[in-house]
Amino acid sequence: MTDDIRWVKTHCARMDHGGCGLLVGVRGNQIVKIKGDPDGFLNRGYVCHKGRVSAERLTHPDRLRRPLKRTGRRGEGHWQPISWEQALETVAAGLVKTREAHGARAVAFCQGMPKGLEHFALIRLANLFGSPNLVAVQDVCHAPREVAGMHTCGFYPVVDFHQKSDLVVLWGSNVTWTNEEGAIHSLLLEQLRQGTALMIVDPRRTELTDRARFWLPLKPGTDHLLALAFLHVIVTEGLYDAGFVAQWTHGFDQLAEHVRDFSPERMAPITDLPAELIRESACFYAQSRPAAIQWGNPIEQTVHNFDAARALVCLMAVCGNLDVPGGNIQANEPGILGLGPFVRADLLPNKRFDMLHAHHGAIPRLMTVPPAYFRQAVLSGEPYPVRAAYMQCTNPLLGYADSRQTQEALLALDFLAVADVFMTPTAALADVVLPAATHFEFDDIGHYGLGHGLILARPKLVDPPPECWPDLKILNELGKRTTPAEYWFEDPSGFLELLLKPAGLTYREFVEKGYLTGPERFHKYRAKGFKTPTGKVELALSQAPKFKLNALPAGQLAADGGDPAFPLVLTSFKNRFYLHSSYRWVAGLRRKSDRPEAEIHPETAAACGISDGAAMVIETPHGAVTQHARVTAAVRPGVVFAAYGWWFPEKGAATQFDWQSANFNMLTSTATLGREFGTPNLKAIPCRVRPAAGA
Ligand SMILES: Nc1nc2c(c(=O)[nH]1)N[C@H]1C(S)=C(S)[C@@H](COP(=O)(O)OP(=O)(O)OC[C@H]3O[C@@H](n4cnc5c(=O)[nH]c(N)nc54)[C@H](O)[C@@H]3O)O[C@H]1N2
Ligand SMILES: Nc1nc2c(c(=O)[nH]1)N[C@H]1C(S)=C(S)[C@@H](COP(=O)(O)OP(=O)(O)OC[C@H]3O[C@@H](n4cnc5c(=O)[nH]c(N)nc54)[C@H](O)[C@@H]3O)O[C@H]1N2
Ligand code: SF4
Ligand SMILES: [Mo]
Repeated sequence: MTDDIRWVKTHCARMDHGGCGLLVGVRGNQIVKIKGDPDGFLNRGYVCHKGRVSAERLTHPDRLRRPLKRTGRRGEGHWQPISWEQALETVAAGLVKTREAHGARAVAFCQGMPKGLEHFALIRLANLFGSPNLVAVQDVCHAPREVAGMHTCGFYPVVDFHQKSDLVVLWGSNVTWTNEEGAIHSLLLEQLRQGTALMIVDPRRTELTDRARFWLPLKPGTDHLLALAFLHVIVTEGLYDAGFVAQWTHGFDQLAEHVRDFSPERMAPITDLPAELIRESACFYAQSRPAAIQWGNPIEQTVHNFDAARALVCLMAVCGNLDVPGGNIQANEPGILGLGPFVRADLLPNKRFDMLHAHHGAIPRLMTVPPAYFRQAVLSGEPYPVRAAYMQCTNPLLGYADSRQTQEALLALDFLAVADVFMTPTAALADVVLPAATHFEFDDIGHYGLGHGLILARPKLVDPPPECWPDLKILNELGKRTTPAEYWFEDPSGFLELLLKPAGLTYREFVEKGYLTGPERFHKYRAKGFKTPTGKVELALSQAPKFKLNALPAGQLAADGGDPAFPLVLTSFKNRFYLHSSYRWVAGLRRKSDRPEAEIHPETAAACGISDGAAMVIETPHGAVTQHARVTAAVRPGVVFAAYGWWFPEKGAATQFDWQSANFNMLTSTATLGREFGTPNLKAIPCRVRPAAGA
């Protein structure tokens, strides 16, 4: 019987940044089939395995279904179900008590990767509550790109897959697996079919490497140096866009002088790439117009992220690829409510001076607190104490660098509440756990506030279990209990209508349209200049001394390294079948990827006595984990690509789901942080491997 299936359009969410237009088959209150929508603005019919099985999350027998209050010690796994009324009262009391005792800033509001409007509703709650401390994972995800872009050219330059490019560079972006924020790869594949050339900067052979004209398998952690070598070639050989540089850039001569030291010949041994390959690739980038750089996590997951992102924006600029069709563009937002009014930034005007990271001299315009500073404030009271936290859509025990420190900090809090769809190692440490409704179960808007110039409709398709609440509803109710009630809504539809009102649309009308984009306009600087102090692209930052920033992209070598006890380099790529630590409990995903596997080159494996499939101990100066070796020539010799995000729901509450044995972030540290973004090294960490006992 298929005739009782209702086919509804929506957009995928919560299996990555989301974005694919979907056709979802619904029978009664059950989702029975998910297909790609051929009309999808970002995907044109494509859908990945994660998206196809995403409805399995909704009906999992162990999903959180009742609010829970801790009865035993933190992490012990003893809970008592409570009513929503009791849950809201307990959470509100925990937060308000801390505010009364230590001030509003002693309460942190923590968010993982933004999923939809809940991220912005949480910022609104924090602002109204009076706390400047919205803690998020942006120190390692997008803020380095966005903020370095803002300082350099006044906007966040995003890849334009909608117009044809001569060349697309995937610089540390495994886009066919990760479909990174706003960049679903099906549009890229269409361009490749039409003759767009491809360049890949990645130490691992990816799905697209064989189709690339240039592949630069650099040594992890040297991206900023490779980008400087590109600039050296382009400047010394005069391959830049002279007209654009003359009219629209500031500090070209300084940059030209600076990059002299970074010749391909000098950078070759450091990046471990042939000088000739660097030279040819740089020339090819400069001579391809337009060229677009799709840049990924590795650029921002090192302490050099500011310099790496700065060097890449300089590269885009001098080659005339900024805000041109098929280049790196300033996306045009649709006419909806702006972020500031939505989050009521006006109610906390001094936030930027009082956020934890402001006391650490972080870069202006970074508006979310780096997790390392959050934990430091909890553990040492510096620069001031943080004593309570509300967390949603996040699993910090797996996602933050230095998991031991995270555990210590969470245990040290006076009060912790976590909203999730499943009992995670982090939720296991909370005083109160709130059962969240999730995608398909409530009306939401996708891609708001991400800088990609579009918003996507995600209408509700099925009812959540009776006591699972959307984060928007939880926040709306918590808001009424902890902040002036007049800023909140009768029900969460208020958030949606507020946002759409300037566009003259109701939520229902928006759902009919499916998505909204801004006008298609390029070269906007020609009318008003760039939004920087000089009105030009600041190759050299004009206000660098004021903000204690490097005026020019610096080319320091890795902060750690050189210890002969740890001769290999540890890095990672994201699992094709999971989102970070999420959904290890979904059978349809687990079947595809059942255990943590670390990739290692045959020569390196042989030298370390490791055989394919065997359990292998991976050690850094900070810790050790065990994962299974996948011996493959797809990766560079000397590099270990460990799996990230692994815990084992099946191991049960008594071990807190074995959150330590394979967890990548047992290997990372917050001892050294990049100053601008408070970022730890997640990629390019010195390590060693050995067979596990009995392997
Ligand atoms: N070593 C290392 N660390 C990393 C990275 C890396 O590459 N290497 N990557 C970093 C990056 S890029 C990011 S973005 C972060 C990600 O960090 P997080 O966003 O914390 O990642 P997840 O592990 O996906 O945790 C999300 C949680 O949200 C829950 N969830 C899903 N849907 C909902 C919902 O609707 N409501 C609520 N309340 N909860 C929901 C899931 O069950 C899951 O437990 O990790 C960073 N950490
Ligand atoms: N399947 C899946 N999709 C996801 C996510 C997920 O967890 N799983 N997470 C989502 C999130 S929040 C984000 S931010 C994006 C991230 O998406 P991506 O930016 O694609 O992130 P990664 O897979 O961590 O790394 C990309 C590539 O960098 C390479 N790499 C490793 N070290 C280095 C290095 O030092 N330099 C260079 N140049 N390359 C290196 C890896 O081999 C990999 O191919 O993905 C989103 N999509
Ligand atoms: S690529 Fe991302 S948005 Fe598209 S179906 Fe897969 S998980 Fe969903
Ligand atoms: Mo991310």
